[in-house]
Amino acid sequence: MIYNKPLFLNPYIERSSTSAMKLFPPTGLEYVATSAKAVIDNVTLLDLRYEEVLSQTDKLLDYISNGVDIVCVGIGWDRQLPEIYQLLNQIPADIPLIVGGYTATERVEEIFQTCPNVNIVVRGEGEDTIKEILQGVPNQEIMGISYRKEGKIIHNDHRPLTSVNQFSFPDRRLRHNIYRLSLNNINMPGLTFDTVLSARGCPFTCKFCTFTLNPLGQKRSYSARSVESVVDEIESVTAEIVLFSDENFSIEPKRAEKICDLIIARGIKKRFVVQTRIEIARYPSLLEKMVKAGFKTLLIGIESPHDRILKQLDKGFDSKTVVKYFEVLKKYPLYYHGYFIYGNVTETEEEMLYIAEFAKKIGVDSITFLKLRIEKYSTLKDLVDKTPGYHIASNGAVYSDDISYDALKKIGRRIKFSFYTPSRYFHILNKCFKIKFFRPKDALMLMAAIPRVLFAVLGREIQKGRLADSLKRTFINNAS
Ligand code: B12
Ligand code: SF4
Repeated sequence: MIYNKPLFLNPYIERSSTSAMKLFPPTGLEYVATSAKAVIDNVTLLDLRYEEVLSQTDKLLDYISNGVDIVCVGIGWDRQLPEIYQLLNQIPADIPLIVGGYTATERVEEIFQTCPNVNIVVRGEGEDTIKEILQGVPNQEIMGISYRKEGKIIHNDHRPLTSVNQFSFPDRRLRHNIYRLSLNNINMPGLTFDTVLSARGCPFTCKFCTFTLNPLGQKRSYSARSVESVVDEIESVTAEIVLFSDENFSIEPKRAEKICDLIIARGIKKRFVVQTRIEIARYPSLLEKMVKAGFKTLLIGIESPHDRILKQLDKGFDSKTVVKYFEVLKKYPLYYHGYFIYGNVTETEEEMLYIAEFAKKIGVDSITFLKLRIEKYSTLKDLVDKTPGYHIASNGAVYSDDISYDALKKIGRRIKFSFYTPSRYFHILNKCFKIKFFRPKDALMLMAAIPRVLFAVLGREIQKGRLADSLKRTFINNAS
């Protein structure tokens, strides 16, 4: 072995600790670090979002200079890139520097150009590649990497995607911190959080979705881990709340049932959250077992109340089916969060605003609604390009000559205030206690956090000069 002390680094720093940005462990980096542990004992994993001292660049550089012999950095999101590049440029040039992750794969050339110290970019899934790098396999023989050689950048062939059963699940002993829900910087001691990736890929082909494409534009064929390994991982997790970060938990309903059976048989007591499609309503025995096994929340992509938009997005169901399936789902003590997309091609303002009404009608407990975005490799790009008057902003958002980007933002606020009324917040809290997502012991913490959250929200609205507008909308909507 040519390396003895590798450092795996999540380089993102979240000073304004909003819960979402600090909540999730860096799953991809943890997979790679765990894989490295199979060939080297002394692996260190640092998540800078939680490192008070080492998130200071000088302290981190001192730490690296004191014995770390290879630095492996995960760049999964295109946030904070200038800061991350700056950090990479300060890492001593005599220490090999490897980067990987979704955004690193998308931006290989940019990274080599901007960061002269980077030796290798690992493209795509990195579990096998990292082992070969650490074992000193010559660069020209390692599939899936780009590297420097005599002033040039060499791109080796892509590494073929393999079954996820070959990878070990993230070893939580590598962590230095606990991930937990927090409300406006108040940690919720009981609400520790973790994610489990039981499968990668999704066989559906919704046109707006690039989640199942790897950053090389290839579709990740669905690959599921064995039931035993998934439940072994869940048993190794200390967190009370566990999110299955799979694209769709119920792709194989029988397998999902077996996961529930094993959770019940082993007496595991956790609160689970999953992403799934509405078709899960077709499997009552799965839903019953999920409830028994501790599943509390389903995150469901509904996308639109309008059939022509659902067709345009190739979602694979219509609005009647959504209504019908929610009639079934509502019978189970589960919390339902629906995702919607607005600002679709040819969608009118009235159609967009109807999202809030539709969501109330079908009975979802909460919603997220996002403007249509065209990501790299999105198959919707052609439609936007071909439709006169439609444009794609630099952040990928779609807007039109008739409904500008700012107008879309305003529509978003109207959807928000139409759905999220004070009684909705009460309903959400009530439902969380009713289905035992929150337990009585969580009530005190929540009571302490809620006034701070309200003040923060009010403060933000006042700062943006929108308070009057917000109140007006809230009361008008409540009255109607
Ligand atoms: C789950 C998920 C989330 C979760 C985070 C879960 C987590 N545990 O981190 C949540 C909901 C919080 C989230 C939020 C966001 N996400 Co997200 N997310 C995903 C999703 C669906 C899966 C990520 C994942 O866990 N994959 C599984 C792991 C195993 O794969 P991986 O991360 O790619 O890691 C592998 C390789 O990349 C490589 N690798 C990774 N790190 C390293 C490091 C080294 C050294 C090496 C060698 C290799 C290596 O090996 C890993 C193992 O095979 C991806 C889509 C996708 N299919 O990847 C989008 C995705 C990563 N997210 C995306 C976006 C845009 C966001 C948000 C900015 C959305 C928003 N507007 O708020 C936020 C940002 C959050 C943040 N932390 O900064 C984009 C990123 C696009 C981009 N280029 O920036 C993606 C690609 C989706 C998309 N196509 O739009 N996300
Ligand atoms: S939106 Fe969901 S169901 Fe559709 S392709 Fe993406 S992950 Fe699969």
